[in-house]
Amino acid sequence: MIRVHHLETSRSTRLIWALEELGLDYELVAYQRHPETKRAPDSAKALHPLGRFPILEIDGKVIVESGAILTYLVDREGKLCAAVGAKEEYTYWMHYAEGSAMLPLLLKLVTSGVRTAKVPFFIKPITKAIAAKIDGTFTDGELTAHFGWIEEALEGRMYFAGDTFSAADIQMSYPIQASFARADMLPDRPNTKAWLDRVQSRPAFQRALKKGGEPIMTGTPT
Ligand SMILES: N[C@@H](CCC(=O)N[C@@H](CS)C(=O)NCC(=O)O)C(=O)O
Repeated sequence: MIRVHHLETSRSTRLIWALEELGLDYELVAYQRHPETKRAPDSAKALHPLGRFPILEIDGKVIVESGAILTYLVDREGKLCAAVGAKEEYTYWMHYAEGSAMLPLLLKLVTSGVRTAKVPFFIKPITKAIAAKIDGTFTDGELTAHFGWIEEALEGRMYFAGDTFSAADIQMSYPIQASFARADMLPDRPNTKAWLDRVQSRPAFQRALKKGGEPIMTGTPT
């Protein structure tokens, strides 16, 4: 039995996508975010102390952390792996997605939340100035560097690791989707956009969207 614990508008759509690509049967257990804080319900902590999504129950184990889950599935099924000669690139992007690209995106989500936070009117200029300072001195520069690097890496390429679609493309999809939703200061990124259109047109991604909904949360915590 394979059971996917899926949080709405989250990274766990990636796992549904991978299972659809692999053609595996699975049960989907859906969780809703808190309407105001947008946080996950505590009930997932019964499965893992951090209660973060996705969570996969498979082969009598509970596996967390998207990269670890995808690696488990790729090893188990022998599919979605690196193309011949592209193993190092595959491993790099599998780690880079959560290890590097997500940090400035998360920070941007936090500073957006600070900007829109309900505070007394006389505090508002201060909270806005703090958010602007963090974005100006760190977040926006990091976003420009990382998503500029991704744009450059995709020049003349169909996929992240070699000529074939792999789990590295699934893993990289979430930061890239989030960057288009949250980092409107970034310049046009034709290579990244073409890659995103290409992978999102895959039937397995479309099925994952139908089952799990949009991966990106648009509203910021209030
Ligand atoms: N690096 C982890 C991140 C896990 C994570 O933070 N998941 C988010 C969903 S996008 C979550 O569960 N958030 C719930 C919360 O913050 O309350 C992974 O890739 O699995």
